[in-house]
Amino acid sequence: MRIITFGTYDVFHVGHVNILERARAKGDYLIVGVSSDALNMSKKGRNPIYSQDDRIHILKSLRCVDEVFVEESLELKEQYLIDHKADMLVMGDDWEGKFDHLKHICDVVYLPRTPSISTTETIEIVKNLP
Ligand code: C2G
Repeated sequence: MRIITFGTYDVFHVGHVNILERARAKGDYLIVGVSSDALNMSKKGRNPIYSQDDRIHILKSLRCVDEVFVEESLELKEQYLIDHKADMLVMGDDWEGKFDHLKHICDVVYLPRTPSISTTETIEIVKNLP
């Protein structure tokens, strides 16, 4: 069973590990599409703190991740699922319902987010340190 998931994974944290481990446990091969710096800029209006190359490097070093590729455009999701022969798309439930239109290609599953941690919140906490 080939599982695919997408994200930026900026300022990598335990919520990221949790979803990647749970995604991997749904099958036996996990493919991760990492948002390019350009896609992140268009999605969030700012550059990630960690560069695309560093984010890829971190993801590739994880035991639960088998393959990493760069997600260049949100519109290409259908093509990415087909190209990578995905059996299941796993996303955090902040994306609940957003990928249901891809259910004709593979299973689409949303997993609960890890509470109380996010990249944005971490950046804010660090910024506001005395
Ligand atoms: N996540 C989580 N718990 C958190 C924070 C994040 O489970 N506390 C999950 C998100 O739900 C997502 C993954 O970790 O499935 C990556 O999160 P982000 O890097 O914030 O991904 P995002 O920028 O939302 O990009 O095409 C979809 C996008 O590329 C997803």
